[in-house]
Amino acid sequence: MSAHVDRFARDRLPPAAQWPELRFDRPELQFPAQINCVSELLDRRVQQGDGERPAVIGPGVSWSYAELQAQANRIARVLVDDLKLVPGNRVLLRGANTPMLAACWLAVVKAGGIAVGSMPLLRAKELTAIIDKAEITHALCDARLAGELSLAQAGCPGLDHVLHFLGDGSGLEARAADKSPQFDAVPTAADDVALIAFTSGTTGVPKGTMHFHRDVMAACACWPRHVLKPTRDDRFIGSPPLAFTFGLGGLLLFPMSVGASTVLIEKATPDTLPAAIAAHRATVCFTAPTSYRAIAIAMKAGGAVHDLSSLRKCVSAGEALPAATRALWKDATGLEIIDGIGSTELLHIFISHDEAHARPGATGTVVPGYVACVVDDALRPLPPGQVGRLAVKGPTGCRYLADARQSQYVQGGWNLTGDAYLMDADGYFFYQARTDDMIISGGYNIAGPEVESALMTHAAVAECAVVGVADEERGQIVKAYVVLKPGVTDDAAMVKTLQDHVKQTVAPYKYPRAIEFRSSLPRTETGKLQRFRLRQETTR
Ligand code: 3UK
Repeated sequence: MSAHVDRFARDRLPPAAQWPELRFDRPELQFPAQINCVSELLDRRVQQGDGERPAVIGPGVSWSYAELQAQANRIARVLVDDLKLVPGNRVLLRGANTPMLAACWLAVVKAGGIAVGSMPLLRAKELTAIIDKAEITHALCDARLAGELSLAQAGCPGLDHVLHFLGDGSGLEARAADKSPQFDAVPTAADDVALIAFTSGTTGVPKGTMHFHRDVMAACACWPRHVLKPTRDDRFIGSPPLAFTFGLGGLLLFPMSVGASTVLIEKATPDTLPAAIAAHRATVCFTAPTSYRAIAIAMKAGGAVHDLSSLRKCVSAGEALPAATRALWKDATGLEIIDGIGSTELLHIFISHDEAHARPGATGTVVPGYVACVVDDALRPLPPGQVGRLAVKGPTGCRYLADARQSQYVQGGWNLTGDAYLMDADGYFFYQARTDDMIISGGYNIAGPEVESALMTHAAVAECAVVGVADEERGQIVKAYVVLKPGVTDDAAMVKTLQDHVKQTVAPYKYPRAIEFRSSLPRTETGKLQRFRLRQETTR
């Protein structure tokens, strides 16, 4: 049944005993044995008469579904006819979020290839690790990011074919222009791998997560359908890179799954995103909690004012959403943020809430199609109100590419995300910390993010990070790294003010005994706080 001539990915799936249990117990999760997710998301749109509707918008570009299909088909022809791609080959995709990058993703997957995204900021060393691990043979690369890839290429003998796009016009676009706009999707099996998404988490050696054509359809059938509920008239926009599955789903797959349009912008920072939302009259926004916070703070400070009145739905993921950030955003825009926890391993969001069911401090309830519980170290479910490890099952799940860490993420059929959570009696899940970020001080368990949330309710705080640092007397003490808002004085009086503020907001024993002021905090490519870096600094 598999259409993969190159069996690399299939041969490197984890052994059956280490797979998570997969559940397809809803009508929308019944998939045929043969399915190509790009025929479903793209070709079907055009067949159903949506060909003239806008699909992808970018700098100087606006493609209808029919134009996007023609472009993807031409690129698929270049891959197959010129670059000798066979189904199952891995293709590295490298670029800022642009319509061309989106067309390349669709072309690779339609041709039965396996799309391997890479974050634009990766250096040659990190690219080499991914290319080696996934034995990548082909690359389609934004010409503006060619430098690091060509450095990597020297150490990657298997990478035979590299084509550039968005350069001087002699690369991929020129070749594609000569090709026929017709290309029949390769009839892949539902369980042929469509993409490998790499994640380094917040530490360590990158892991490749393998997702099937069926998984892409399952992700579209769960969270967007039941929680986001977009319409074909929505216009999506946001910051996460397409190489991050948060961005791939939110800014490409989900809009396509309902025939909506998506605005791809290259540098969506808190400084540029509001103007782009206003210019494109975007209705659905995806970004990280820190970005919502920074935009809301800037709006309150009365800087350049952008008209965000087109926005209908704002989605936050990647990190816990502090209650203070939810309140700031609501105050600035009138909109209730939709929080959701997802992971690269599970492809997208599995616990979330819609606008009507937001509860400050809670991530939400389990998304239809998934089951989730909080378990102890022996994987026994804990009663509501107790803190334990988050365990999840559903139609998607973790399958690392040849990686011993499979047996850490998947245990007893459950995906263990590495997060400490509490579930209340109503089934709402409350994020506590990464399991390795829990601070134990004087015998108390303290979740760093809870102290961060408390600090963020103080008007002087722009950003903060809380970690445990070694202490002779207490084992660990709580230490806060704080970025103050412009114009606030970082003196001992401010330390005392913030400490008192925390003591009045949460149980006093949780207050940060040490506070250090910084101008910025260490973050990953995807905007996650790297608490481990701060911990390393203090133990050096
Ligand atoms: C953390 C959250 C609290 C959590 C992701 C949406 O973040 C994504 O994937 P990653 O593999 O990281 C997964 C880990 O990030 N996290 C994410 N969202 C939340 N913590 N509240 C949240 N709302 O530690 C999780 O285990 O980078 C998010 C969709 C797709 C994704 N890949």
